[in-house]
Formats: sequence, structure tokens, C-alpha cells
Amino acid sequence: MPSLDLDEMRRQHPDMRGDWTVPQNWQRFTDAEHGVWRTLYRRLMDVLPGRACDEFLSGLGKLPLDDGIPDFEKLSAVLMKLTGWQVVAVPGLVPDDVFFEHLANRRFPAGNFIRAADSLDYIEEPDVFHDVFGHVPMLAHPVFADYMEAYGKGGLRAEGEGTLHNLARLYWYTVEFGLIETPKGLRIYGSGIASSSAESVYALEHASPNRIAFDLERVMRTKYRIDDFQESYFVIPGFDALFAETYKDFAALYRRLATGPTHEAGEIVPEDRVIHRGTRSYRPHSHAAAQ
Ligand code: HBI
Ligand code: FE
Repeated sequence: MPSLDLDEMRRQHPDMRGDWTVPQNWQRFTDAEHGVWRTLYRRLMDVLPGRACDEFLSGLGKLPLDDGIPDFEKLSAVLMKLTGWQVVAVPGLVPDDVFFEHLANRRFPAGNFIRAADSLDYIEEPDVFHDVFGHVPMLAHPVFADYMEAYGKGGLRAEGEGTLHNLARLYWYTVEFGLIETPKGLRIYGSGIASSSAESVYALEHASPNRIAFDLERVMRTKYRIDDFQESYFVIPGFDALFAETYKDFAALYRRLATGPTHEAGEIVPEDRVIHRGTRSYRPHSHAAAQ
């Protein structure tokens, strides 16, 4: 991960504020950069109908995301009316406490850059397409919007308690890579899937990954990969259920988690309700480390 040293960031971004936000300077984006957004947008629109959940697609339809990199002021004005959230620009990854402080105040920090045209499928750090196209549609959904604020508040508490690694896994397997069971079948709501055309198909249709019913403690004990498609996806029954299960004091849960097993990313354990047992025929890059 690039350095998150505040002084160094200040040198590189002289206009950065104390909360790590920067002016978006929307007019500075070139036609080529807007073109990258439009290309990615078109590719996702080819795969997401019938794969993303209705809540994601409905959010997408309400937001001005279909004409190049959005102007955050205009986007935030629409989002603010829907759920009271805003989108703010940051140079890239920000420290955990800064990230949580923004979420706790219903501000979603989005990277102020877009991937290069010759590497549409690969980014080292979340860019504006992942952050906005992937995350903001679900922020237009009232229950999910509250879940994200609660996560920010929980993050600030977990930092003080030394349990952030557990909470970060919950974020990973829900906000970033969550699937949901619907009457029409499994659907995507996780932003890391929904902003990738290849992973959108893989997560739902490929035989390789496990698809396992969501269980809070199980997820918090499970490592994850940051370098490749996931080996397991966890499936929630609905957003109200997710919120109900996670909107409580985690103190007792964190005490349980301090002992007992940690699971590997691709593992299946006896307690799992397995929806699909992965063939694991697709092997994630073996050189890479899991978190
Ligand atoms: N910063 N900009 C940005 N975006 C993130 O998604 C992000 C971050 N900092 C920390 C972080 N995520 C995660 O480490 C936490 O969710 C645990
Ligand atoms: Fe993300």
C-alpha cells in the first residue's frame, strides 16, 4: 500500500484538508479520462441487469453516473436528497480512522483519479470508478445507507479495542463482495463485484468459488484475498436482516473472536450452510498473500 504519511501526502497534494479531502476539480478531467469511465460503464451495463440486485440497479438509475466521471457536487446534491449521504474526493486510500470518521458522518470518500485506459481491469488502489459506480448506488438505499454509517461508527470503536481486523472482514464480505438471496435467485450487491464485469460473472456463475450463507461470527473469522477474485462469497437473506444482525454491540462477539479458529479464504467449515460448494478450479495467483 502506498504511504499514508500525512506530511508526504501534504507535499503531493498541497490543497489537501485536515480530513484528507481535496477539491475534486472536476473540470480538470480530460475527454480520455471521461472515456475510460464511459467504457467501464457500458461494460458493466452489459452484465449487471439480471445479476446486480434490484436495490443496486434502482440506485444506479436515480444517480447521474451515465455520462463520464460525475461532478461530485451534482452527485451529492441528488444523493443528499435520497439518503443524506455525500461523496467527497480524496487522493486515494486514507487511514482507517479518517475513513471511518467520514462514513460515520455520511460522507463517502472517493479516489480523485481514474485507472489508465490500457489497464481497465487492474487497479492497485480503488479509483473513482470503483468508489463511485461500485459503492454509491447502494448508498441510495435507506437501509444500506444506515448500515454504512453504523460501520463507520463501529470502526471508530473497533480501532480503540484492537478488533479492526475482524470488522474489516465484515466490510469485505458484505460491502465489497456481498451476494444476496432474492426470489429471482442470487444477486450482487458488493461494490468490488459490481464494479468489475469479469468478477460479476465469476461471482454468480462460475463453478469455482464457494457461496455460503452469511453468518456474522463465521465471516469475522475469515481471511480474505485482496489480489484476485474471491474464493468464497457470503450470501445474505436481505438488507434488513444484515442490518439487524450487525446493528448491535459487538463487545461479547469480539471477546469470543479473541480465541478459536481463523478460517482461510477458500475454506468450508462444518457449520456452514453451503449454497454452492466451489470446485476451486480457478486458482487465484499463488504468489499473492491473503489478508
Ligand atoms: N480509504 N479511500 C479509502 N477507501 C477505502 O475503502 C478505505 C480507505 N481506508 C481504509 C479502508 N478502506 C479499510 O481499511 C477499512 O474498511 C478497514
Ligand atoms: Fe471499495
